[in-house]
Amino acid sequence: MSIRKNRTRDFASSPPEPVAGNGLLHRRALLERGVMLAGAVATGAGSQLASASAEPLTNGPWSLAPGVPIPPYGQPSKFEQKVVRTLSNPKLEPRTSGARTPHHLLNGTITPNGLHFVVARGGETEIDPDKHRLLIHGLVRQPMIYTVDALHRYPMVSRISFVECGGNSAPLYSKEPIQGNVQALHGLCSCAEWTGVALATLLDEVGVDPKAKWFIAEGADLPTMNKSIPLAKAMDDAMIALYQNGEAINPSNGYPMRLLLPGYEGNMNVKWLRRIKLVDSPVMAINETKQYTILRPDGKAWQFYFPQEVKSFITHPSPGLSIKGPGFYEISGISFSGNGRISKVEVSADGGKSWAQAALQQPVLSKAFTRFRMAWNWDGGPVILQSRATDEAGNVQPSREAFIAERGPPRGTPNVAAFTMEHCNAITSWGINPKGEVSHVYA
Ligand SMILES: Nc1nc2c(c(=O)[nH]1)N[C@H]1C(S)=C(S)[C@@H](COP(=O)(O)O)O[C@H]1N2
Ligand SMILES: [Mo]
Repeated sequence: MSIRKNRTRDFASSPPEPVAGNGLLHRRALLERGVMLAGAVATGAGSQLASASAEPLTNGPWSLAPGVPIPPYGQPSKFEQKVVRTLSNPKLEPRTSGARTPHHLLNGTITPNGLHFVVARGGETEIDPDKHRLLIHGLVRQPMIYTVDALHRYPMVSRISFVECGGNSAPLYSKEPIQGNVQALHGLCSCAEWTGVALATLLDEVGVDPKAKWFIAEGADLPTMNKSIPLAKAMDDAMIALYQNGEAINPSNGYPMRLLLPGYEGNMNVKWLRRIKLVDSPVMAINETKQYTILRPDGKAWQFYFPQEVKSFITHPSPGLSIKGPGFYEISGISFSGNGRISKVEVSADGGKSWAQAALQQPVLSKAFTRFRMAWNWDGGPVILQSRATDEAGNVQPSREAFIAERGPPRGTPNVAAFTMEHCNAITSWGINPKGEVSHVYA
């Protein structure tokens, strides 16, 4: 207690100094709540953090009567009913269905199963686990068929991993900034703890023919997905996932089993997985020739594009979450990279003129969401907030200008192929006006 008081007093006499334009504070301001508050008070910014009133606590009805029976399966509070996914195809018309994660209404790094994003070409497939089979064949010594029960008898592994659709953040590629919230712009990525059997364990058992260089993964849903994946990924960290955040995989995300390829483009993480075939060359399926092939400005294309690039976006504040008057705020957001760990996230409040390093929430895991936090003392003037992530492989998130210079003109420009909009990891900018309203801007 006395230690905390002393530190508070130290900081009150010397409040955290801004380290970049428009009031960004050194990240040590976040290390301890007392310090942060003292700094905010000393800078005249503390008033909105809590009410100073001495009004006594009153008893609501919930304090005067017993509660209700505990439900067998818990649901979020009824006061949180707005925390839901947005659906792209609620009536299940014959096209792809999507559901986007409400990142602006969540915190931390793990996406609850009911809010994990979904891309499903044929809707949510309902599979009877007792009838489901996984076949591993092709260039192997001994083809094998696995039931769900059988897979439970193998050693299991767990890892926290994000999945991101190659089309996530595509709205940032429009000519004018689309006025959507984080969910609309970046909702096609989520992060969960996945548990299952390492694919390498099963491949050891079937025996890999040295001629095998790729494998093809196939789902059991109606519009059969075929994706070619380098065998090296299978030997590295690919998993036949059976559990998502501790419970059986959600039906939307591939129940009873899916392929998890940590860090690789979402569409390769085949759900409702039923077949793995080892081959000596890629299958050249429609999903990897017509679709998911990135055309470059020079007319060449990246046909195979595996790891998702380094990315970050600010979730708080963000469009729809306006701020209320000058003072202290914590800016926070999500960062991740398909190439490994996040090594650094910088935040700018002046549209990229100056940057300050954000605090990274531990543990920082490879190919998983990492939350970053930045202390900020808003003076009430107009600002442009940005975040820029760097991964341990040295990749730095590009500005929108640099991204377009590399990848070609934005969508809506005549003669530009629609799929150039995939894999957009440009920096996102939030403009905040003196009223505290947040909008999507291009800086
Ligand atoms: N069998 C099957 N697997 C699939 C798909 C699909 O439609 N069918 N969609 C893919 C796409 S495009 C993406 S982005 C990811 C999304 O995974 P999620 O729905 O679990 O978030 O699953 C991939 N795996
Ligand atoms: Mo996707």
